[in-house]
Amino acid sequence: MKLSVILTAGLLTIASAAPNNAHKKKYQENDRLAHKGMANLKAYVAKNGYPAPEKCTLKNASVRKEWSSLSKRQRRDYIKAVQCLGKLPAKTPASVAPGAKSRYDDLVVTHIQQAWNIHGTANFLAWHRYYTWTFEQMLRNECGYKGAHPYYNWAHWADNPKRGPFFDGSSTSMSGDGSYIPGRNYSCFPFEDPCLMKLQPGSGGGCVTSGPFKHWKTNMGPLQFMLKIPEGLPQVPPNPQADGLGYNPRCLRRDMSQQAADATTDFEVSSLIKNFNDIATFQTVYQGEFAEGRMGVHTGGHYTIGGDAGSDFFNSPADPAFFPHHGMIDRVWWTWQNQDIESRQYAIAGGTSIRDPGGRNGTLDDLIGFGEYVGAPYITIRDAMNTLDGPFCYIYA
Ligand SMILES: *[C@@H]1O[C@H](CO)[C@@H](O)[C@H](O)[C@H]1NC(C)=O
Ligand SMILES: *[C@@H]1O[C@H](CO)[C@@H](O)[C@H](O)[C@H]1NC(C)=O
Ligand SMILES: *[C@@H]1O[C@H](CO)[C@@H](O)[C@H](O)[C@H]1NC(C)=O
Ligand SMILES: [Cu+2]
Repeated sequence: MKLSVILTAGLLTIASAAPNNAHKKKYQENDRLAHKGMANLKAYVAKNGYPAPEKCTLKNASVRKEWSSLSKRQRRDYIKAVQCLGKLPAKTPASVAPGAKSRYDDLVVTHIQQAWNIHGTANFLAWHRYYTWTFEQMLRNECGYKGAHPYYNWAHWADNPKRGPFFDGSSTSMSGDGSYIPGRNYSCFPFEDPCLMKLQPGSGGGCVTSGPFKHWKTNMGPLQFMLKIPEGLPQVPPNPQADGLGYNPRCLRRDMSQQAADATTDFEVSSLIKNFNDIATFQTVYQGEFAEGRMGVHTGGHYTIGGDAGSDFFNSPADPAFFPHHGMIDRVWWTWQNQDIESRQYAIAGGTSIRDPGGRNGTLDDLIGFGEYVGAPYITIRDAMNTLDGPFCYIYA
């Protein structure tokens, strides 16, 4: 009698533990490193002062949190503000981008236009930091969002991203997988030709069917040359314009991939933070070394989502999961910088165009920005190196 009661109670605990654990806050090595970096940052400003004390201190810096640490109400507020940007009219004229239909699309346009000059380059981390921050400002200034921008910690959910609160398809998630399209071959990345790494088909491939973004519209991309073998973006017609900016309305597609998520485990993320002292190696390993068969954490995060966010190097911000994903990209860089502030805060390396590997190297004086329609001023890379300086005033939890 007694034993069976205990057994029954035990079974109940096990049965209810699984779903609860999936949503429980986690603490991993990458979090420990972030917090160690934060302690270093506190000590550093105590000794050296703030770069812009009249504008930003640790007392009033906003704190960016992981999606699972937001209350459901905070998640809904963020989702609502993103949807609001998707409804506001574009400022980009149709003569520049006929596919730009919303204020959200204004940001997508600039990523498509600049893609060759902001990936695999000296400005990669700084550009995407400023880009995510600008998105946050648009949410705040144009759509009434009050919170700090969230990030999505891939490592917490790498063993099964669809079980985590970010991709579980619930009303407080960023929507789930696309509908499953069977019978597909592997695809290659970063492009089909040459095939440097193979990615097996994910568990979706079709339109997102659950959660707040099931009616989200994707309006631009994919560039025609990316569609020679359309395995990663099945059923997507090529863009009517060669530059990808033509109007190509369709659903939001995802193709979530465990193979890609396996490149974003806590081991991968914390090794990246710990093992590379120079920015050149750090940012290269971060973005992947495909010829050597290493996907990299950045690419792993993109292809975990798949669809446009993964398979389209130009149009990837068309999926709103892009921004919390890039929040995490920024957090890992911030964490890496804070491990050795003196030598890493202003470290820069790399070229200015991925298509011109022998070309000019980037410098801290290079400008980064988003064209004339997003509405954010151009700043120097130097201005984007410190999240307590330049336009910024935030830290990561
Ligand atoms: C942060 O604090 C400083 C110094 O007290 C103040 O001048 C500044 O306006 C504050 N910034 C924000 C974003 O609240
Ligand atoms: C997959 O693609 C490869 C390379 O194009 C081809 O050799 C192979 O036959 C394809 N497999 C299937 C099942 O279509
Ligand atoms: C760019 O920097 C690298 C590494 O310091 C250097 O080897 C290369 O010569 C530089 N390229 C140019 C064009 O200055
Ligand atoms: Cu990008």
